[in-house]
Amino acid sequence: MTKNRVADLLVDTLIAAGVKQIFGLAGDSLNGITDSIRTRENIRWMPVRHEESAAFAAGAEAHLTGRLAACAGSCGPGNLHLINGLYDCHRSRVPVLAIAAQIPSQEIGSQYFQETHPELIFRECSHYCETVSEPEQMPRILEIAIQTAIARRGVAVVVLPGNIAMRQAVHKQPRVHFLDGTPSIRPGDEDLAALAGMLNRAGKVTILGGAGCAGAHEELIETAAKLQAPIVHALRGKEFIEYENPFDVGMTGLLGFSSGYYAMMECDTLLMLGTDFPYQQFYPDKATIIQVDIRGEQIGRRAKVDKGVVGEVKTTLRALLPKLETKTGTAHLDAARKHYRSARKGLDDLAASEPGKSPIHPQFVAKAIDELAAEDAIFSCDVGTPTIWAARYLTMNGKRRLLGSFNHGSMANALPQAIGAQSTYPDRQVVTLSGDGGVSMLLGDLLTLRQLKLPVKVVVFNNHALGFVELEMKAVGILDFATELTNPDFAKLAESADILGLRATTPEEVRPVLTQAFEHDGPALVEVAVNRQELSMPPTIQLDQMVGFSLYMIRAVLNGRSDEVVDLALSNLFR
Ligand SMILES: Cc1cc2nc3c(=O)[nH]c(=O)nc-3n(C[C@H](O)[C@H](O)[C@H](O)COP(=O)(O)OP(=O)(O)OC[C@H]3O[C@@H](n4cnc5c(N)ncnc54)[C@H](O)[C@@H]3O)c2cc1C
Ligand SMILES: Cc1ncc(C[n+]2csc(CCOP(=O)(O)OP(=O)(O)O)c2C)c(N)n1
Repeated sequence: MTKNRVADLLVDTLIAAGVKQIFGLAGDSLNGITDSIRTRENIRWMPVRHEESAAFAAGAEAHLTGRLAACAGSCGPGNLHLINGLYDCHRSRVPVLAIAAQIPSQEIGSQYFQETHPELIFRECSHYCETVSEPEQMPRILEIAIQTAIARRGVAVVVLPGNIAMRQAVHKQPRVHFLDGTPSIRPGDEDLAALAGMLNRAGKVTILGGAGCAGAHEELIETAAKLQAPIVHALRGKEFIEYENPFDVGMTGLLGFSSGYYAMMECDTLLMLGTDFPYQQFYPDKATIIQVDIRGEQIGRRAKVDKGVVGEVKTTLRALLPKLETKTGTAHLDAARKHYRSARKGLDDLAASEPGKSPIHPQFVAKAIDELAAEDAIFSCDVGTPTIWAARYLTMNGKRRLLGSFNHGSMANALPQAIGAQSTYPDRQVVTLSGDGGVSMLLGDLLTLRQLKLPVKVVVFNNHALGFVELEMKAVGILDFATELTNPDFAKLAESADILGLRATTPEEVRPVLTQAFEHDGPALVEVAVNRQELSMPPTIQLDQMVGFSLYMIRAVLNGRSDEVVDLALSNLFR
């Protein structure tokens, strides 16, 4: 007999919205939903060991596909565990639906066992968060949640008491045709003409591109060619901008390339395309700034903007291109490109190995991963120094993808994001760049790789420390403290979970173990003993002058050697 409970209608609605898997961890308030999924063929329950992983995994799926993804947690502590991952999804603007199961509806308000108020808890990390308290509300509330997650790109939460999920549904089927695709949005003709006028009159133009350039590669390159403009990218734009791009001069920001920094500081007009690059110190003070963003509220958020327009990057540039005159002067572009080549070379030199030398330079490991990984590999990098290595040494080619917790900046993201990526693309190679702190924070989900038969390759950069924090401590002139990690043998630990576990302690071992792991038909963990403090602070910064300033306040680029420091704090911050 076909059941027709609220939970069944919920699952029908998710299927109608194209959801193919729900990441989560079972619990009695979720029983109706898991029981309904049990009997279906076109949607899967994806069990994880920690609900935070479920949210990260769903976020990775949504980022990679651009489509709605889902996660679920049981009442109280179960859905509370989703929260950090959901913050990440929301801040990355990926469409994720979270089902937060709730205690029995008749108990709400009585301080009942496991009682929390998800509609308050998830308010800040969602566009929509509502409770279904009557069967009549299903599927309408869920449909509104789904439309909101897709249309506004972010998290929507449906709170569903376990007893309501088990009740007889009132409505029989989903009603709404869910949004697919987005409308083409471009500025009006007057704005476009003004934009073209400003760019045509400008001398030295630099483009700062971000994640909003996804799908606009051709237009971006054409625009740069007409403007003779170097293209700098923000980290989330890396995967969409860097490849097949003769105008690429690297990333800006503390972890970026000095060439990216200079190209922005030395232009007289900065054209921001689909970026919310957050660090104000890295924007030029004197240049005219033009910003194109699909969200009006983003305009001028990070820097003083002289002309802001609302539009998609692709459509806006398509409309703008015929109005742009081709510039002939190439001095600005040439200088930026020359600087980029030397900055790139400097970083590549740091990725060289010293035979027999242990511990290993982490740059060497990252470069080896880059060279050995598949053409269409999906990478995820932990927050911490793995983000630096990914930003600097992973080469994007239009097919590869890069996941991180770039906006929210949460540790432990790489493994659960890899779970989401591999579940969505079982045939692609998925590789993590994990910190030893990061991987141990959600270590339980290493077991998920075996349980879900996900052949993820986890590369652990083992420096026995919260290395990035040590760098920050150095920056503010205090001694390293509370950052030491007493680690297990990660490779053995993996083996005990029936995951291929490998170790490299000298540079010579790195490529062979990576190759073995990449060729292995199943999950693998490669632990590499890497140098603890690989980056040093710029020498011209006096530590006593730095007290009270976090790393992000420093107006400089950590180029890895400290031999190049740009436009330093000494002249700007500490006047
Ligand atoms: C440890 C650590 C260090 C970091 N250091 C750096 C660093 O040195 N340099 C750096 O760059 N980043 C760094 N980051 C990442 C940084 O915090 C931001 O996440 C990143 O700079 C934002 O990139 P973005 O502007 O491309 O993406 P987002 O912040 O996601 O901004 C994208 C913008 O594009 C808009 N948009 C989306 N789609 C479209 C469209 N189709 N058309 C038009 N607009 C659109 C959005 O509304 C949004 O405003 C670091 C992160 C970590 C964790
Ligand atoms: C959940 C969370 N806790 C704490 C931090 C602060 N933090 C940022 S990076 C970092 C250290 C990461 O250490 P590890 O994963 O070992 O990588 P490493 O930097 O050593 O390579 C910490 C503690 C954070 N970003 N997120």
